Amino acid sequence: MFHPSSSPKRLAAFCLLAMTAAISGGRLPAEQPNNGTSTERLNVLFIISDDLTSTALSCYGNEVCQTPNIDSLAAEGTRFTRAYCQATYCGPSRASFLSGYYPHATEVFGYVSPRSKIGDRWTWPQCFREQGYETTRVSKIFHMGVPGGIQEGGDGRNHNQGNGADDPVSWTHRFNSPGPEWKAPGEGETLESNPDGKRPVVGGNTFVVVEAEGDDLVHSDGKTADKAVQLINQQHDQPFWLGIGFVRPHVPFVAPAKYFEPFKPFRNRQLPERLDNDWDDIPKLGINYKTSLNMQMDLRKQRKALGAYYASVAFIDAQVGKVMAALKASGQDKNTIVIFTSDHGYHLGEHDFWAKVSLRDESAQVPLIIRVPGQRPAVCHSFVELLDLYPTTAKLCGLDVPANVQGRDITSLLKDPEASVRDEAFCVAPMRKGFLIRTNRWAYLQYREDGSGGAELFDMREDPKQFHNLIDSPEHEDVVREMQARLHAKLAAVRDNDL
Ligand SMILES: [Ca+2]
Repeated sequence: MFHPSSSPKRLAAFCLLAMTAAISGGRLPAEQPNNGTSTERLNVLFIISDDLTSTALSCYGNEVCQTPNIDSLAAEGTRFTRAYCQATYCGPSRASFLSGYYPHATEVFGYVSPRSKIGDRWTWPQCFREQGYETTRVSKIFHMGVPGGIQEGGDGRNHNQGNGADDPVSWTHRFNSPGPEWKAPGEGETLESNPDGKRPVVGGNTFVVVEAEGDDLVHSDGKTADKAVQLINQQHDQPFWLGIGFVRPHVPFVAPAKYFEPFKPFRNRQLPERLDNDWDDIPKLGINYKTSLNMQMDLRKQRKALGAYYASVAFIDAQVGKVMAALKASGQDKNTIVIFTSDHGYHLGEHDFWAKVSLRDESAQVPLIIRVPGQRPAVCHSFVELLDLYPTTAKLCGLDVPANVQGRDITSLLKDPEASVRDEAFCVAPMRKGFLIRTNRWAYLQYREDGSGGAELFDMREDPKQFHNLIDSPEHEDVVREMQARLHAKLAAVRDNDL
């Protein structure tokens, strides 16, 4: 293990040594791979979907959107019911779990690489690369613009010579998967801001549906799965950390037409339960940035959006199936840790909210499955965070875990799913100045650090759909004070770091 004397506080006491370590980014000294030859070490296959809410997966209880391949993976591993992202949109979420720091430690709140903030401290894949692994990404692992960057095979924001917010030193190899996105031939419709139906199919972060002609390989995710299968089947001289980034179900909802069939006619899709005057007790910053109202989506368009999202999920489920089939056929499922997750969740019409950014459970909680060879399948209800993946996988592979990383080792949960490693989860939405503290019983959402943007408190036992804001209820004053104290303490702990 990384020697405890290298912890940030101890380093500060060793002045010269500390300076050296800080300049070199708190790196581990060059060491031999521990315990035997590289062939004995576990590989890591990290599969991440973009904007995927757990509520759309059949293994998380969805009865309409069937995801047999993700369900199979869940049936072989540990499925976490209370995994939370650290930020509710792509840029800061990915920068966080890849760098090992909470967003308020690096202050990476946008769509950029965390590298300028972490110096030469190790990212998650880099930790593996530096300790003898071949690290490869296929498509979007660090942030990339969707659909712009995917159309171009890089990033529409032109970061980093077409590699988005990527971090080149994290990777031995990297591959992009360009695809036509909203330009794919097929039957398209723009659902957002199109009340008279005259708006053509467009690009950008907009609700657009295309029931596309042709097969999976027309699209970025089909190419990504195909590349992943090739890479899995190659001869590996070193253990590997392979990151596979699918861009669906992020908008535009584009997939081969066959994936839409189970969800037609769209008019049969059932929108979530809604309450009259639901927004009356929600602070302005708590009203999501995309709503049925401001997107001008009538019920027909909303039902189609739901069906098209499900079709996009079914499409990536099929791609997961191809990757897992290749892993099993190659025999490497016996020495490979497989992780399936998403960078954050998504609203599908709850409270008339759509998409990400919100700090309610549909958006802040993420699907997470971890499958370790030889483990007993399980469902775990402990709070865990995406930040925990870095130290946990490093530990499982027998690597040194840098002391600076802010996540926790959750390997104990894989052996004992009844155990708990956290009594709360922490997540932020910088775009709304929002903070979430989620405990077993309560969800506390606060807008602006000084609380001046308002707050929400939900009793998750009595009101799991978060309809009744208790923030002004006199009998909950003590709970509110406790949650405010938790938020204050958490932010202080996040900011107590070596950066
Ligand atoms: Ca995303």
